[in-house]
Formats: sequence, C-alpha cells, structure tokens
Amino acid sequence: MKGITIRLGFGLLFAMLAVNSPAQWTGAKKKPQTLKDIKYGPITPAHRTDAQMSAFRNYGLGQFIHWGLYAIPGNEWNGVSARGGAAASEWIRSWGGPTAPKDWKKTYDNLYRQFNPRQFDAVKWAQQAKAMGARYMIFTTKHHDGFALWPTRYSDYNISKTPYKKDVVKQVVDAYTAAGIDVFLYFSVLEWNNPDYLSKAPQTPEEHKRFDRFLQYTRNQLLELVTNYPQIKGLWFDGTWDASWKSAYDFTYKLEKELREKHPGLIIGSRFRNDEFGARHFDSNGRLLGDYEQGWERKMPGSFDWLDGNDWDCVMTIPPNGWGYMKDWSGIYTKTTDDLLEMLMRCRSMNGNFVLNFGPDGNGNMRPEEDRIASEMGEWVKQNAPAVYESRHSDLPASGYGYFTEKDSVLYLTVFNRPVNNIARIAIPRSSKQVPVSATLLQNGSGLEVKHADIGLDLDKNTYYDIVLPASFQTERAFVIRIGLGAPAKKADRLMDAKM
Ligand code: JFZ
Repeated sequence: MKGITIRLGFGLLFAMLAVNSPAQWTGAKKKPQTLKDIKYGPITPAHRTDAQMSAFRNYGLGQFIHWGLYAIPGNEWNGVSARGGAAASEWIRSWGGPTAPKDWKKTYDNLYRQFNPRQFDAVKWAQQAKAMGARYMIFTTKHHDGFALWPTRYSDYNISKTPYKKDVVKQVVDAYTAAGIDVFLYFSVLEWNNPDYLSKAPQTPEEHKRFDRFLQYTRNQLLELVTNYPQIKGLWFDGTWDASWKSAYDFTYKLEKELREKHPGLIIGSRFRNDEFGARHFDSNGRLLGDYEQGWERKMPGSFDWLDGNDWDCVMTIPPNGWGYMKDWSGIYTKTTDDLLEMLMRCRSMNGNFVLNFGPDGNGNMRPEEDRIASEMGEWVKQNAPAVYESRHSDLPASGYGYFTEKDSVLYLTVFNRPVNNIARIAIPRSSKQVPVSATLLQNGSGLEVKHADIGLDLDKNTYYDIVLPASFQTERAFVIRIGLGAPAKKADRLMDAKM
C-alpha cells in the first residue's frame, strides 16, 4: 500500500516538474540571453491600468471554492480512505491500486445521479465570504472530472442531469455579485473522462480530428460561460499542462483574443496558454502570458524582487494539500487562523492577493472549521483593513517583526514577532526623505511613542526609529502599527567619521 502511495506521489511530482519548470517559482526571474521571434506572446499589455486590474490589485483577500462530485465521497469510499489518506480529495477519481474500490471510475462517473445538495445556499456562502473580508472569489465550474456545475449545452455531464437540477454557477455568481464580491470562474481544460481528450500532442489524422473536436467544445463552453454570466471578472484556468493543449497554441491564442473581445476587461492569469515554443506562464522571452502570475499555488515568492513588478495571487489550502471536501481531517496539520493571517500579510507586503480555499461537503455545507477560520480572519481583517486592502509594497528594508504595507505616506507594520523589550525598531535608509513621525495601534487608535535612535553603526546605510509598545498592550494575534511618515526633524549634528 505504501509503495503505491509513493509511486503515485512521484508520478504526480514528475508530472508537475515536467510541465512547470519550477525555476520560475524559486527565485528571481531568469531573462533569456537571446530573444526569439515570438508570434504567440502576450495579448494584453504588461501591467494593465484599467479599472478591472486596479480592482484586482486591491482585492487583498479572496475565497476559492472547490465543489463538485468529489464532495460526495470526501476522499473516502465505504470507510476506506483514498490513496492511503493522501490529500487532493478532488483527485479521488484517479484512485487506483489494491485499495481502490472495484470499478471505481465507473462508480465515480455515476456520482452525478446522487448529487443533491439540499443545504446548498449560495447566499449563505457569500455572507460568510463577506464576513471574512473576501473581495473576490474563484469558483470551480468544472474540475478535471469534466462535470459541469452549470447546464452546459455542450455536454450531458452537467448539473441539469442530477437530482438537484438547478444551475449552481448562476446561484454562486448572483449571490457573490450581490454581496459585492467579484467572481472569477475556475475552469479545467483537461478532462479525465472525455473520449475526445488526449494528453499527448495529436499526431494521426484521427487524433487531430478528435482533439480539434475537444478544442471546439472547450471554446463553446468558455463562450457559454462568459455569455451566461456576464458579471464575472475573470477566468481561472487549470489543467493546461498537457502536450495536447500546448500544441494548440494557435487555437488558444485566438481563443484568448475572442474571450477578451466578448468580455472587455476580463482578467486571465498566466496558466491559460503557452507560446509556440511551449513556454508556459512566461513566453520564451520572459514576458508574462496573461494579466497576472498564476503559479503561486501553495507557495509564495521568497522576496518581492522575484516578481518583477507583476501582479499575482497565492491560492492556499487549509490542509497541507487538497482542495475538495475531505471528510477526515484527523492526522493532518491544518493551518490555523494565525498561520493564514501571516500568509495573507506576507502576500500583501509583496502586492499579492491571498486566496483561501474552501471545500464544501456534498450537502452544500462548509465545514465547521472553515466557518470558524472565516469568522476569525474576518474579525482581524476588519480591525486592520487599511493594512490589508489598497495599501502596497513598501521599499523599506524588511522587518523581522512582520510585514510592511504602505499607502500615501502611511506605513503599516503587521507585527507577528513582538520584540521582547517592547521596542519596535524600524530601519530607515539615511537617504530617505520620509521617516516615522507618529505611530498608533491600528486596532484601537491609541498613540505610541516614536523616538529617533541613531545607534551609530559605522557604514550603516540606515538610521532607526523606535516605536514603544506599552507593556499593558497585549493581544492574542498579530497587530498592526500605523506609522505616519513625514520629513525628519532637524538633522542631528553628524557624528565625526573616524579615519582608517
Ligand atoms: C490544480 C488541480 O490539479 C488541483 O486539483 C486544484 O484544483 C488546484 C487549484 O489546481 O493543481 C495544481 C496545478 C498547478 C500547480 C499545482 C497544483 N502548480 O503550478 O504548481
């Protein structure tokens, strides 16, 4: 059993490595030495400045929802845990080996006959997301199993054939839009059970015919989504790593253009298509394909300069991995509210959005742990909103206490590591025209003392400002210091430089 888990794990790992050179996500971007002549590069300009992209930059916090037929088994079947409890419950259809139920794929492909989420209430979900402070959400219209949660005209494998019947996507789009939360639709190109799909590049005329049919089907579904749900702000693509899709660069280039024409302002991440040389996310000349970096999946940039100024979001699970509902969370580490707030502010300090995933069960209920995390995060985010939304990366030297964000001469320091002496020392480049002149606690507005501390380190490029935290101020979670920046007070007499 163990051997199988390991083999599967490696298979997946290799698949990921092969499709997505990890280099793009593990350091500063490498620019190619020689430039290629590229016909299928970016369609939209880098750093779009329209209203939709401006809104994207200020979303701050988002909600991802993975919901589909996989919510019914919840990563187990007849009490047997799929793949030895391995995560990624939304992948349960690919369960194989001796622990897999007999005819498992057939069983899975018939789950739609039981899909009847009696407690599903999109308005309730949207209220929860609102209370969490999410400003956008991403919803799975169709995952790798190919099952559509909207009544698509282009496949029978869809919600209208279930006992539930009603259009789930419409309810989600309407409820979230009404709550003032922008909606992005997740769409997996890859389909496990579509006979027209193939993973390798089509070669024979028969394969071409089949895959062309699949491409047309994909185009039809996407045009259908932007037509049916005109309120959506973006499409979040997945399952675009196979050689078949990569070989269709001419088709996908035209399709991206077509979708953008049909839906002005549409936001598409870097995971939709590749150039004619097979380069994904970034074309062969290193230019971002799409409007934002879409590769920060359960990972974050090590530092701001890795991003090259690109927009990005980080999508994150509460369990280590696994996006769909998983009945049994025992025996795995699940992230705490504090873990998630730390990730949120780490993302914000580098201009990224943080998108937290929820996996509702087969009845349409969020799990109690998700409810609790959403309300705890919401409480914190509400108190500290100016540090989370609208504010941007600060160029100040990083602080070991936590993360900086900045807006209009106001600096926010979210403190996760409180100094034991209660003095938060802020390093400011000596050349800086703006220095801390005032400080308050964002959560209650109480003023904090600010002192200049020229500690006189030789060759130090920085000077220091000390913010004094009252010992009586105690918090359970991270807290934000709001720091007003202004012109430095009269310059102190320079210390004499020693000769050496
Ligand atoms: C994909 C899906 O396979 C998964 O089920 C889930 O929907 C997730 C959001 O997306 O998984 C991926 C895709 C890409 C990477 C990692 C996991 N990646 O680029 O690192």
